[in-house]
Amino acid sequence: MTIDPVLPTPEARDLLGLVRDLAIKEIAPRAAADESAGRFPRDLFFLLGSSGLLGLPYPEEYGGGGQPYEVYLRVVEELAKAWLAVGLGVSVHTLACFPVAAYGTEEQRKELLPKMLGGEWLGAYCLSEPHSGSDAAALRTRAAADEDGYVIDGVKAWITHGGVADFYTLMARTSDEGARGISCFHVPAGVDGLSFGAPERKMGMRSSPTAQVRFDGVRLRREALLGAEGEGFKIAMAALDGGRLGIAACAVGVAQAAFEAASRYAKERRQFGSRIADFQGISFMLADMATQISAARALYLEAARLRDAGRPYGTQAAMAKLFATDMCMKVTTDAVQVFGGYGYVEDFPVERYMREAKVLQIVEGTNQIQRLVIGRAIARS
Ligand code: COS
Repeated sequence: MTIDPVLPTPEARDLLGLVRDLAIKEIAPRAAADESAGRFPRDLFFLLGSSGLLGLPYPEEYGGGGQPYEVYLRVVEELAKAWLAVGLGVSVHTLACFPVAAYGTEEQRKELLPKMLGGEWLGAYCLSEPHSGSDAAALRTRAAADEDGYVIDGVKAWITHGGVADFYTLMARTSDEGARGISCFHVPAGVDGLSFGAPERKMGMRSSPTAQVRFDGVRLRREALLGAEGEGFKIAMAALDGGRLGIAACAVGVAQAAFEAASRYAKERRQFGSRIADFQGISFMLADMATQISAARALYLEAARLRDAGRPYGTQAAMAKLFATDMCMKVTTDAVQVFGGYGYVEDFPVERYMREAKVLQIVEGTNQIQRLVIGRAIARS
């Protein structure tokens, strides 16, 4: 059972149809094998780019899709349902493009966006450091200004696409004034002094490389600065408001995949002479899963519609990320339970969904940070 919320336009319906087709034919069939081999599907990102799916929420004049955020998120959900590494990869890439699209000069947009949005370049977003995760403003990577531009020194940690990206959107310190001393930069891959740690050995999402990104005297031109000096923390936070909705959509996609697998299995598996779907113990579990998934989807769509209307939406984005990712953990854990022993082995995908769900409660702000963001908004109101 899938409940499909109404899409805003016939064009958006066609787009989602195309994405579902692509997901079924090109993406889902490879997920299990590539995850287990730890193979990054770079070719799929080229395919998504050439199909116009890597720049959906950005303006058409720079090569984007000109779609509402609501539609973009439904696409991310479908991709994540087929393979989280791809859905999350698209979300991270979209996050990495945001500072250029929203804060770049006209020259920067014209120069950088077509390659970013057309799929030629895949992006990474460099905020966290080994000692600063939740406390993002404590970052230490330095961008020292000189007459030609900036010299970057420092280490970024937990970077999705670290080592495989074509550009790195970097937050670095241009002064010691806390959050106000941080600036945002565009760093092309291949510059001298840029190197990478070995990919982290993770619980899940093994096909999506996560690595340290090291800057050792990396020289950047003055034009690499995005926005004004000192504006980087606000840019980073504004980017994350949108990124957190991407994570919420990914969580709904993974949960939907787990729910569909569990309900299909429950209708096939017979015990005590009946389908296990007809036992209340299982059917109530499936009913809760379906309800929670619909609620999470409604929450991210509500936040996206606020964003599309130009209204503040950061608190709703934090709520959507919090609710959807906790929901995804519960739904995928229950899906394993529905499968019993078969759920715990790699012959079925639900154990992978459960491992994938865990990271969504951590990335782009732990769910404790989301509660902090929501709690502060309540205290301010
Ligand atoms: N949009 C725009 N500006 C924002 C903002 C947002 N969503 N959130 C905060 N800001 C601004 C504040 O208005 C403040 O500006 P002023 O100095 O002009 O007042 C500035 O940024 C500092 O904000 P704040 O005082 O709230 O910063 P804190 O150090 O307390 O940090 C949290 C706030 C904890 C919310 C932030 O560090 C955070 O989100 N941490 C998690 C980081 C994260 O998600 N990492 C994931 C890895 S990146 S994929």
